[in-house]
Amino acid sequence: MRLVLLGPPGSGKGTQAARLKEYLQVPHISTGDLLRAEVAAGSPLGLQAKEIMARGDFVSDEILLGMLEDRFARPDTANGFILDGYPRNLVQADALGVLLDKIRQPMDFAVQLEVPTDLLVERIAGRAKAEGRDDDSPEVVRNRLDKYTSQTAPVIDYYRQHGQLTVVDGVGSLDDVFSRLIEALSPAKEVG
Ligand code: B4P
Repeated sequence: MRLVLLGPPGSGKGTQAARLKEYLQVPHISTGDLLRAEVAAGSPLGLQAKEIMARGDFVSDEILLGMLEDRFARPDTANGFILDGYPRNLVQADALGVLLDKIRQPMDFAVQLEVPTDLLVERIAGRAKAEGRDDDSPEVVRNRLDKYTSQTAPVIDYYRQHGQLTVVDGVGSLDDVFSRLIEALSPAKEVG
């Protein structure tokens, strides 16, 4: 299964992708995790990304595409993938279409996790307390949510217009949301 998970910060993309990975037996590719690994390694790319991420801004489309091409070149993506955090704008959506055509891995599903803004803010505040991530402070979260509205929400419309969008209610316990996801994906899972 080839799946793209969409949704604002705090909608549960990373959380649910970790579970879906076990269920579908395909790798979870999180662009946020890939970038955080570069930052932790202190690579040249990580040094560039660190401040941008700490502000809640988007790292450049060029860097992201290069990182994604490298990741898709690894053999574990042959049977599918769960892509989380990409595309975040229309340029990235077009780039992903071209990349998936090139590697002959057409997307089965773009799934949007829908969660109201007040709950997003509450969840991220919880993570800020638990994990102390640089980009979870209230001002930065506001910027990330603004970026989502101005740049990522159009990607949702893009997939809707292409008849590829499935919307899943992201409110509820982790198990509730996971069950809804499985249900939404089950026809595609049966056909492979
Ligand atoms: P990400 O790592 O993608 O961060 P995120 O949007 O917050 O999502 P995440 O998946 O981590 O959180 P989740 O909702 O699961 O991106 C970080 C930064 O990297 C970006 O700001 C940007 O700078 C950069 N970046 C990444 N991709 C990029 C791209 N394509 N282009 C440019 N820049 C890019 O979880 C949030 C919290 O909610 C957790 O604490 C979780 O436990 C909780 N939660 C989840 N589900 C819940 C539920 N059902 N009930 C209660 N709590 C729940």
